[in-house]
Amino acid sequence: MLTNLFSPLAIGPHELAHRVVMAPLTRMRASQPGNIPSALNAEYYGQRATKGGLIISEGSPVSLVGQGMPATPGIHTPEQIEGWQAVTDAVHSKGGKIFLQLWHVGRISHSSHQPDGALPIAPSAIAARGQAFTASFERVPFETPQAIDIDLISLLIDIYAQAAANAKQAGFDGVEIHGANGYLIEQFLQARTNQRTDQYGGSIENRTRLLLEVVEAVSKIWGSERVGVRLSPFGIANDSGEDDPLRLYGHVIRELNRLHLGYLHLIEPRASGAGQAEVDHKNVPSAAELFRPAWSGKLIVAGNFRPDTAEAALAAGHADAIAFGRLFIANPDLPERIRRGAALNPYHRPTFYGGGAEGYTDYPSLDDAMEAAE
Ligand code: 8OZ
Repeated sequence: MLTNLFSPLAIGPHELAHRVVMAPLTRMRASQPGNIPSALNAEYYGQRATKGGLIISEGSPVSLVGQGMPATPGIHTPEQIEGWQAVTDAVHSKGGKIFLQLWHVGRISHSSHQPDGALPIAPSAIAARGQAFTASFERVPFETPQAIDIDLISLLIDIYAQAAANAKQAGFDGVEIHGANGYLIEQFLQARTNQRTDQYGGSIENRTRLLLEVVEAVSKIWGSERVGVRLSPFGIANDSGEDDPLRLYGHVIRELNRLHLGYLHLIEPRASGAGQAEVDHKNVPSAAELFRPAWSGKLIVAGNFRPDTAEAALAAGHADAIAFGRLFIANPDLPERIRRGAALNPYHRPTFYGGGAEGYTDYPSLDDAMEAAE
């Protein structure tokens, strides 16, 4: 039996009843105008909530400047806070917990999302290879971002703090800082995207500074035990990739250790494009196995897990909880299905991003399937 997946786990003050976590998942279905969480979004999260289960929200832009994809629900306007309140109410009414993911895309944005059509901001004026997603759902080459002025970095940190405070007002149970997948914080962490010559660039210590300052500012709002950080040490998403990930992330994780976070959330290389990288990460072991010894707190791991491999990772002590993405999209009652060893609905990739209820709130639970069969 899957005894490890269904044993309790404390994350900060939260007593979880099981370790099947819903991963943060961009779905691009916020209501327009204003990128406001809608009643449909609340229904979707409510469907996936379980008593004592943990959900991490989709990335929520901390500001207009931090947004880079259409219809992603932000956490910087009163209307958005109100919209999120309905989401957290839906999750809480089922006895679940939900953290908001604080997201700033940096150079992965496009001027169509920006106030006054300005260029996106980044640590350095280096364009990502690949295609941006414009505000009207078009794909166009990335623009060269503007390097953020050092005088504006304290403002950026204030923006994270304000977004964290907004998440508290919206009734969340904690926040996760998105430090993965080629977005702003990772752009600062990694040498290829951070060519700054001030105290936020150059050495590993300097490149890590923004992340640590954001964690500290957000922890002042929430208490560090209600704050998580997500990293993708071997990822290549959004034209990211570090030549010496062990050295960089070894340092990052040792520094984070001192801040007593609720959890660290790692994405496994196999799920973040490693293997296709120009740098050869084909044979990297699991990130959880590699970094577990360096991390003394709770560890959530994500990346292509199935129920059996998830149970095995927990049994081996490689992680404390497993985050499921695609399986949670297709199975609103994923924890119950796993617990019972029930069949899982297949996911439908064309409806992952954008659209309405189809491929969002219409995947059947076991109960729905039973009713349909009667
Ligand atoms: C897929 C599509 C759009 C955004 C990430 C927030 O990679 C995302 C994302 C994923 O972390």
